[in-house]
Amino acid sequence: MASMDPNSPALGSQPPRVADAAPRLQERSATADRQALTARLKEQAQRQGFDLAGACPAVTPTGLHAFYDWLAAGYAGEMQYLPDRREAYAHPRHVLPGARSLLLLAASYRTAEPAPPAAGSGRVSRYAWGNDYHDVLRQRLHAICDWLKAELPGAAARGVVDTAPLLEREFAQLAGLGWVGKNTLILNKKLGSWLFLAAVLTDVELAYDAPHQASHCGTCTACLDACPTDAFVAPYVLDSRRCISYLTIELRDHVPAELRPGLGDWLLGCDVCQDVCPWNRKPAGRENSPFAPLAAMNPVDLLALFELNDEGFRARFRGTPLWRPRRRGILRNAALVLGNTRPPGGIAVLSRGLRDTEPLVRAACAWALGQYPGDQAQAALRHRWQSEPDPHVRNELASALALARQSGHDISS
Ligand code: B12
Ligand code: SF4
Ligand code: SF4
Repeated sequence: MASMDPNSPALGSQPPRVADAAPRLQERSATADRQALTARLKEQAQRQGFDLAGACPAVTPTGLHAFYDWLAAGYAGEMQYLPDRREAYAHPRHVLPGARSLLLLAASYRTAEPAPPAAGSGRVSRYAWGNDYHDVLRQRLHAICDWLKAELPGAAARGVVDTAPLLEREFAQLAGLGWVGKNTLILNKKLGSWLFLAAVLTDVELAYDAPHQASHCGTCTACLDACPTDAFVAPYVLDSRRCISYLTIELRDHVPAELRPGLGDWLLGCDVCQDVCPWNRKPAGRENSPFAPLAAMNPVDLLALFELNDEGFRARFRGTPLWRPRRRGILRNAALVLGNTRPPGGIAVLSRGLRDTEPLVRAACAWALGQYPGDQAQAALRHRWQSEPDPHVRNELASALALARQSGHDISS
């Protein structure tokens, strides 16, 4: 505080006693050291390819109780890893013992623009077009931690991205990177929200940035209005169980029937609540990014997916974000998209999918065939009905056939 600074020319009161001055000088040089170290640490982050870096103290997050309420409301769905580590979220020291500071980092993944999906293809959200960001960012984090430990031998440092019990967005706001938008994502005035977040935790005291206090959402509600599955319970509160990102990536089970039409043509993830955000209009894409689309990832040919057995799927998608839901999850999603979009050639592929080894895939194919008008889809459903052993898939077949009866397409009547 300036008014307490004995060397402040504005003060002009009593000159400091020598005994008081020495620790203050020490303190001041410690502050200068901290600032210099933090500046050089941020430089390392920039060198590693991060676009934003800010430091904040390791404290109990103020949104902790909002998080606990969110868990108690069941909004985490089947993401059991969130409630399982509930207590650990209370302080970053549970992620790194002795943690005093966090360096919050953000990397923009805005690259190419989405290609319009052709008939028979499904959309993949931008974050998943390139290499798995966990792998890319972890390497960068290792390099930053190694640098810090070399500068300050004995210092502890740990880099985390996504998987640690840490409310990354809340710390990002505390470190001044941006504000939490009504869509619950961190937004930065210059870069928008196409950002991956990561953090370096350390027992070293850094020079802290000012928190980003203001929200720049104003009266806008574009994200809340545009969500295809009405996943926002209120501004800033997302019910994951309705979010397409959760349904297509995290959910291992069947997608609830009432939410299937909302998936539209999303094969993996969803970008709607970011695409409509006015803060995402300006930022330009970047070339030469590790997050640039890999071949055939934007969009993905759905019909070809059904040709892949486990081995083929592994060969094509291991190391990409499409690997997380595995073949069964991706084929479930692909079938639902085919049911929503009904491209030519879809019935043949879905009929083959009715014989897949995975009941999850067969059930989704049954639903999708039920969306097709005409005899061909109904014949495939009826044929499968003769031999299907799984009770859940049988229910789906029965519902699809009942739908046909309602719409006058039942070939048996
Ligand atoms: C679980 C998870 C999900 C879940 C739940 C998402 C969610 N909104 O919580 C699902 C699977 C749905 C999901 C989807 C996506 N995710 Co995600 N996800 C996570 C993860 C692993 C944990 C998030 C968490 O703890 N949620 C718990 C709830 C309680 O948090 P919350 O709702 O935001 O509540 C907090 C604040 O909103 C605030 N708050 C609460 N009420 C209020 C009220 C006011 C007025 C204010 C100001 C604040 C406020 O306090 C709460 C506690 O901090 C984080 C990584 C991490 N470790 O943080 C990535 C993360 C949030 N995901 C990310 C991404 C990219 C996505 C997707 C865009 C992917 C996609 N394209 O499909 C979508 C976006 C959907 C959306 N609109 O959120 C990025 C976000 C980057 C950014 N710019 O913010 C993160 C940070 C991963 C990363 N390392 O980059 N994700
Ligand atoms: S990612 Fe899609 S489904 Fe999820 S909240 Fe945003 S708009 Fe809704
Ligand atoms: S769409 Fe509007 S309300 Fe939603 S995050 Fe962007 S500015 Fe905020």
